[in-house]
Amino acid sequence: MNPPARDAFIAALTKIVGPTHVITDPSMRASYETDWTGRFSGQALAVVRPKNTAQVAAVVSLCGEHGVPLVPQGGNTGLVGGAVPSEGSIVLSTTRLNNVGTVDEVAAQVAVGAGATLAAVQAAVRPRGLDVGVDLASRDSATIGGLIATNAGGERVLRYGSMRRQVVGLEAVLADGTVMKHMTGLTKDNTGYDLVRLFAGSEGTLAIITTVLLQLVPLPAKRTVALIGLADVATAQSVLTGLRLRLPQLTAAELFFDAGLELVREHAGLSAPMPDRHPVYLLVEAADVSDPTDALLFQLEKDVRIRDAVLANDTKGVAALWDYREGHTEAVSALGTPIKLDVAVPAAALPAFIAALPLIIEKVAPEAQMFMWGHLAESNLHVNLVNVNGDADRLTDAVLDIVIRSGGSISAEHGVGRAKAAWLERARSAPELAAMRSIKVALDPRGIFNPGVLFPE
Ligand code: FAD
Ligand code: 2HG
Ligand code: ZN
Repeated sequence: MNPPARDAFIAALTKIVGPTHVITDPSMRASYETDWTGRFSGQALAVVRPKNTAQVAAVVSLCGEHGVPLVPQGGNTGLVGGAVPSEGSIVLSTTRLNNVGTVDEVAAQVAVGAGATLAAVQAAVRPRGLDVGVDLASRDSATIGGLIATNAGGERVLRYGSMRRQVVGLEAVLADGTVMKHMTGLTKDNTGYDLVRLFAGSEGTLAIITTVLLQLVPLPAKRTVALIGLADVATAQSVLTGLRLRLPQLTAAELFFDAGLELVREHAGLSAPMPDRHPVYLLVEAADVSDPTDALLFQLEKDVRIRDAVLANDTKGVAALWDYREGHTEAVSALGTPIKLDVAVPAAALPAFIAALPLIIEKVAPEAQMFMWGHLAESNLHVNLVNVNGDADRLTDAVLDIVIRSGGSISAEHGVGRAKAAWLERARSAPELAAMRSIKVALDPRGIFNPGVLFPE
């Protein structure tokens, strides 16, 4: 865009949202232009912060008229570079769309602005005995719109499913500026295509989500967490299989390793959770209306494969055990900018996959340090590589190649973003890709939403 055209465009944006909500100053744009990991960045023409759906629609129409790409951004906690601007685009920040509506206790639903953070929604619904089914460590910044756009998973998928399952209604601005709304909240409604859930996992490429109707879950009054030390991953899987069968109160099953625990401890200054170190740790949580401690203890006590375990059922103790697990992302980032590979493989292939990883990485980047952790119930592993001097794409390729050959997913819960767009073709079949492209073209014919994300440019 030439300077006079750009000035006229910025003036038109300013007319829609007001001068304080169009950010062109480079130093003020900076935090919107680089992702949480520091690995991805781009230069935006401006950051625009609309306060309601009408303003979003006007901004989208204006961008459409001028052919300016739009990058929706919520809390900017995404880990695949999906909210980072493409050259000359507008970052549309949803953070002012943060209204949290009145909780409908009969339907157990709440309507929230896409820019409301998960923590804000949790704070609003928990006093009513309700909760959001998805929870994750980025809760204080991650927004409901971002969680849906990435179909985030997190720590309680085994009980409540990913974000797609929590959405029963939605309002979104389409590429031509029209507002599509389906907010009936009906759990039974077979009147054609499920457009609401189509946007879950669309990563800002199909529409800008402005309001969401969430189906809430009952907030369990009692929560017990056990951190278990084990010999290997196969044993962790087998312990989990038993718990899934016999402990209906199970809400979480998280996996991490000795190296990760030590890193988290050092970074956060935490004491050791148990006297001895163990190769593998499984953190399990049970939650219910009544105290699940006895039921969990009963299952763990009789299992001779458990080398050691610590248990907590008071708020402080539960949070302290979770800190060992939730501290991984920040502890790794403190070592340097990580390459993050969020993958899943079939459960039966997980131990062999984990055993093969060090050799694969050693071949391509012998200098790299690897840390792994994940959500064991979904065989979802977060492979984090730091201190990589060589070719990040070659390393990514080596790991994703074995994931694909194991019948796994190259993105289990973080999305494809920019980080993995080049690998999408290998991850989905030709008919699937064609259908996905048809949907994209039908909803965004001029390709103004998030170019370069999901589909390679
Ligand atoms: P952003 O980062 O702002 O955007 C993410 C994507 O969504 C982008 O493609 C963006 O364009 C799009 N988008 C955002 N808002 C909208 C909207 N209103 N309409 C359309 N598109 C939109 N993820 C997990 O799945 N599980 C975890 O356990 C987990 N833990 C994390 C822990 C930490 C410490 C951190 C930093 C991240 C973690 N994440 C996790 C990743 C991240 O928090 C999620 O991907 C989250 O869903 C992103 O929300 P956000 O509001 O920050 O979105
Ligand atoms: C987690 O489960 C998140 O901790 C983040 O999905 C994973 O930082 C990561 O790689
Ligand atoms: Zn995760």
